[in-house]
Amino acid sequence: METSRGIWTSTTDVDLLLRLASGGFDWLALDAQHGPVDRAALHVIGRALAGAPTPFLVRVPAVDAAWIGAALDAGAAGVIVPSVEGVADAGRAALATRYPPLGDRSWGPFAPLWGGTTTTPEEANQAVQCWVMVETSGALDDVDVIAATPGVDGLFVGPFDLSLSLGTTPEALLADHDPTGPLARVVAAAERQGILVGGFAGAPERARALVSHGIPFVAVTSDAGVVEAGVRAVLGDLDA
Ligand code: 3PY
Ligand code: MG
Repeated sequence: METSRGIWTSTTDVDLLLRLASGGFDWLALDAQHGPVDRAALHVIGRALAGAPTPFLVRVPAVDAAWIGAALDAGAAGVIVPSVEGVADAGRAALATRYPPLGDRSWGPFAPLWGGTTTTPEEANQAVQCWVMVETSGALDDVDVIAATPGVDGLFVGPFDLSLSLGTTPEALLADHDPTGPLARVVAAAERQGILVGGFAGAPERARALVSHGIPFVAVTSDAGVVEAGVRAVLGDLDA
């Protein structure tokens, strides 16, 4: 199982994002749910990252076709759709991600203007990824049908909300290796349908825990986490 290591970002500072995009991560995820990335910022960030060596995904604020379209128009390689309550939400997210006849995305991309590579609806439909978050008990109940939904390319675990929804803690959720436990059910559903499986870690120890469950596509850290680790390392060096 080859791991794919991403970084979660909330900043709208394009210079910082460009540095992170050349730092060796496999992908960036811009957080428009909890971060200050609004539609205008997304447009500017998309233009700045058009030539960057690392693709970016956008975690959109909700199951929202307008936001999904805007993220893809700005050049995102895919979307991570949060707060999915069940298979109906997953179906809506999948339809919004692709142009007809596979979905109902509306035409209007900026990425070609900025030097992006996808120029036809067929190419875009091929290249794009729709990640559906499994972070509610409803999504977990429906995980098999969600994984089987046409156009859902991956299941993305949100351990913080999923543990809140299940009445447990992220630590307990990640430590649960029962084959019928929540994470095992997500991994098994993805494997049965041959789709991707990923998750938010936000710290290397949680990333290792996700990988130990067979979840290889992980947001290992965040822009804030990298800054905090850098501050600790520099001050540690000074004190050494
Ligand atoms: C979660 O763990 O709930 C997330 O959405 C991570 O950002
Ligand atoms: Mg969440």
